[in-house]
Amino acid sequence: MREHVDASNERLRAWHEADLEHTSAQLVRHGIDAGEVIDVVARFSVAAPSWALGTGGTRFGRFPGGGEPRTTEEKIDDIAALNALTGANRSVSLHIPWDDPSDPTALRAFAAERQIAFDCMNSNTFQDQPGADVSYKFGSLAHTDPGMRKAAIEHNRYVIEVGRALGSRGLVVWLADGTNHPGQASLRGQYERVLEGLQDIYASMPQDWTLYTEHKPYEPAFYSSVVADWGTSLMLAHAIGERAACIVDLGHHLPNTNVEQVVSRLLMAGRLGGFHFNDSVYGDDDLTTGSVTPYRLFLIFCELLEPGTLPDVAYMIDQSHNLKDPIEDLIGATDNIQMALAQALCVDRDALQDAQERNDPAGAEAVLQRAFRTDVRPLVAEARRRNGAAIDPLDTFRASGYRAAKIAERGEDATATGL
Ligand code: PSV
Ligand code: MN
Repeated sequence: MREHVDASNERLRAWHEADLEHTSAQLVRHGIDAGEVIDVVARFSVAAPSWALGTGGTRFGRFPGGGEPRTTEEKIDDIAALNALTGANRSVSLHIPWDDPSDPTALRAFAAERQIAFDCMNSNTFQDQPGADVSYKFGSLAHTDPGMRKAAIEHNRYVIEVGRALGSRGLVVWLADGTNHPGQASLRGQYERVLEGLQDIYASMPQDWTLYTEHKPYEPAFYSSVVADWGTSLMLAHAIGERAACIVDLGHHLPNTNVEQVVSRLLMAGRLGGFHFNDSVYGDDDLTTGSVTPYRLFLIFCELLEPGTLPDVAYMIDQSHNLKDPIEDLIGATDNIQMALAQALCVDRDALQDAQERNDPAGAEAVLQRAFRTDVRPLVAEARRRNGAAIDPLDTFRASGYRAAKIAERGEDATATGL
């Protein structure tokens, strides 16, 4: 990929430099230093999900494009190609057992050779595994049967062990536990059992790890989910211990929820664990991050930056690529995330605070809009270039012929594990 990046950057260099100069000059007028924005964006990285290197689908079908990675190693190859283009996907988030390495130490070395690290681990107690002698039909950590709860805890312990060998920093627990029918289970009892299970898992974690609880209002449980909202997630984090925090998956909120305010509250409580980035219109649609609601993404980054610096939380993508080439979708998502960060860094904080103090909503909104409407694309492109990546990653990816080469190598029918 290196030679494609260099060739493409050389072709775009003069245009890019002119664009960069223009944007930088615009920002100076509002007291923003383009160099500082570029520095922060260049340092930023978002983990790619191991489960989204293949084509997703729905219960109505799946339409793969060919050349999907067949093994975890091939997924890491794809992420290394993605990172060569974006310079901002320096880690992978693994989902077990979809990506259960037989030799984690060897996998760690394989990934390190490609400059890819392991971000958070994700456990899976929502799908029955072939040959398993337990079933999650009626729940995992919330199950009424202590044997089932024990099996779910054991699975999480196993994921921790694998993650430890990989050099991961934490475990994300998303539970499908809930009910489909009123009265099916005690809402209180389910919560208590989940808390007890998470406390058990927490006790097995390395001291420097974080346990992340991820909430979701519905699906697959359609009457009640145990960890339905950020309030429950925060209650759990508080009850579990200091190193427990909440993951905000952007698609896991009921319509009209002010997600940026949720982010602000969790940050204030010291319990913002990080993100599963995606976008949505209706529910947990898992669309390309920033493709539908880029302003919301910008406002989220504004909240993250309010204390002054970007918090060191887990930034991860969680998407399903139903139509697009998965790598192209991840390129787009990463670019949109970086742009939202860059736009938020372009907010004239003093002017905003001043307008807020003077109770001037129109003035305050104008400050935000000015930053949001700034064409930050040259700043993000420059951050990529400084990281040795592509000024135009999508175009470079297409010109590289990567997918065609993978179709030839892996086959038209190669299928990746995951959703
Ligand atoms: C559940 O919808 C979720 O957001 C969780 O993070 C799972 O781990 C992931 O999706 C599976 O695709
Ligand atoms: Mn998620």
